[in-house]
Amino acid sequence: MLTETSAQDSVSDFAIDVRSGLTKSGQKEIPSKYLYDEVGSALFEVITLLPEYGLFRADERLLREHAGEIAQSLPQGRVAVAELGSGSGKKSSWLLEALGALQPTVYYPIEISQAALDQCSKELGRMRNVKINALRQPYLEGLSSVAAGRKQDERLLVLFLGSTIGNFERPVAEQFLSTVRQTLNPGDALLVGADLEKPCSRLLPAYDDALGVTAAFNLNLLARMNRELEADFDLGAFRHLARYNAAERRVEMHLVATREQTVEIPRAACSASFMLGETIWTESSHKYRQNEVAQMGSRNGFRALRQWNDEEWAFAETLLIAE
Ligand code: AVJ
Repeated sequence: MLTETSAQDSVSDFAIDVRSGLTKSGQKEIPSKYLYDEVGSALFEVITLLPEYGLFRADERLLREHAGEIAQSLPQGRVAVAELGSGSGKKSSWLLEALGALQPTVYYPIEISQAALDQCSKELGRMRNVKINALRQPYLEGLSSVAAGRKQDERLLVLFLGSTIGNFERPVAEQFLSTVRQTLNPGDALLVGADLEKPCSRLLPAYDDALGVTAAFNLNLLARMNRELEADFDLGAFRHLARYNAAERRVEMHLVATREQTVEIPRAACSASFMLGETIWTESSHKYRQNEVAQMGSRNGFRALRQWNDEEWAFAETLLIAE
């Protein structure tokens, strides 16, 4: 019953956001969270396996190689770990193991995708000294419930990995850090994984791979509107575009109309007209300077305790402590 209601809700949220994003004047856009339906999430899993998408492996390497150090950098005592957007949770397993070796640990993966949460409980369910408590909620709601239910002597470690922070516009990312800080106590920690600036020759193929998986990931948004909103998008009349916006220091994904056309979207109660070459902006992935996450943290109530950088692919894990 509950899942039926929320599925219903998410269809109408999707309809509302599609309608406002495709009927406004100027740049058409759809929020990037809608890329991750069942098909989109599966395609993203494939993206993480592509040689071009080096950021996923950089994140994974840093967490694997420095799990012990990260665990030991935290204040000692019982820890609750809350991960915002855990996916399968595999990347966090080394850190959880290291924490479990030091003290009893509770892991709260916070995810919208039930499939990801199931996989997470399955893969991490047998770790020694680590209890899993999955939460199917939006990030900040999940984090608030974890913070509200914490034990007196329990420290909170929040994980925000994979450069998910890069999907936020910079001011929104700062606001997000500030909101996270408000749910924490002094001494709690936030570990942020962020992709760093690098030459376009490496960056753009990560978002426009030779196999066309990222193109399929992006075009799936049109297919999703056809499936869920009864739209009549011709997927052959749009192409995937990844471009670097140097002023904003981000990769943008767009869907480009390859001819003039009008599309009907009945369940969003609208239609959308496209000129030849007009785009729908579907995602931004901001890239950071070496010290940028530390600076953003210190403007929002955190102190940067340590940072780990990957040698092969410019990527940083920054450990922020709430002041
Ligand atoms: C999962 C949001 C971090 O922005 O790099 C991968 C998503 N988009 N390829 C990113 C994504 C295209 C990814 N994040």
